Amino acid sequence: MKQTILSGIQPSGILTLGNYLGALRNWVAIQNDYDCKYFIADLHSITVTQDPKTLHENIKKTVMQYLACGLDPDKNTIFIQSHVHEHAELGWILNNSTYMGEMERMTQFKDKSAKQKKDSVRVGLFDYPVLMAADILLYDADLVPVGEDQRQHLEITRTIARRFNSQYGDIFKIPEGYISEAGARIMSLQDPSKKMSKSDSNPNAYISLLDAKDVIIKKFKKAVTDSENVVRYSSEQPGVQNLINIYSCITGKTATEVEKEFEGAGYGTFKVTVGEAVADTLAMIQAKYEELNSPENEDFLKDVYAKGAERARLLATPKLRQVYEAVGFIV
Ligand code: ATP
Ligand code: LTN
Repeated sequence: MKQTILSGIQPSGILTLGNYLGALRNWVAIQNDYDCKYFIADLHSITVTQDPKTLHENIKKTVMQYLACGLDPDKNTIFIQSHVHEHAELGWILNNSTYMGEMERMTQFKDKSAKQKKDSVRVGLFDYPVLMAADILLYDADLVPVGEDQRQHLEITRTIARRFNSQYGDIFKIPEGYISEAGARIMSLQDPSKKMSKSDSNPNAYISLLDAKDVIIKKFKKAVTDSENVVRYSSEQPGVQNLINIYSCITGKTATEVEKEFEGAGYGTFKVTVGEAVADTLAMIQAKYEELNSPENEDFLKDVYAKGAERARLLATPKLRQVYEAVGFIV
């Protein structure tokens, strides 16, 4: 029997090159080898302010981007998180196997809450990792492919699962992370100490999967580097290092090969070459996206996520029932 893989992305904007290289591209590569479940984490996305109309559109666009990147709806279970109410219900149960101090130590919470006014940080943002644990544990996932930024959330999922199991019996499988080295951490083009993120307030910080070629090249030209003017893979040149990483991921060349390729060339040439390579890769995704993004395809898309939710419920419903019984509820 194939192992189960599960992962999700928040529909908090158009997906970025970081989401693609750190997550989606890897999902596509493994879709034949595992039983894969990929969802749109809409419940997670409202932990920061969303405009309802934009969110609604972004959920549909995220489904289309999943497909445009190469996920096959016949091979994978593709669904929208809120369509399977068991996620929220298990999240509530697991809140009671999680401690405040553990949530206070989550770096994503610290980072995201620091960007907001102190008295308007939502309880949902604090509780985000518990809902994520519920997502994973509902399906007895063996492996969870995510970028490096989610490592801490996976660790706490394992802790919560073990704690629940030791109190109530052997209910949950303990999942493993699946973080591939390449692309695991693509940094912001404007501040290479921060990860590239689709909700960044500065659009020059990220490459969106739907950016036009000229926009992509412009953003790479504006990318923050340094005054060395030498293409070297070194932590002392984090901006350049990030661009080398991106170029390596796209072309399959090693960092040393990239250094050689641009020996003697200035940052100008280097940035434009990286931009062009990225634009060429994204052009294929964009062409597929345009094809999907037409009124005739609405029913097909609905069918994809409705069937996905139906398949997801086949596992989620009995699992939640098992949990309810274990904690003593009358079912
Ligand atoms: P937001 O800006 O709303 O927080 P995000 O762009 O950071 O969103 P998520 O929806 O939180 O993205 O993450 C989706 C997936 O993409 C996760 O597996 C995450 O690890 C991965 N990912 C996100 N950003 C990057 C990045 N910069 N580099 C590599 N992987 C990333
Ligand atoms: N927190 C994740 C998105 C997410 C997720 C999940 C990923 C929500 N639930 C379950 C894997 C498994 C993020 O990438 N920011």
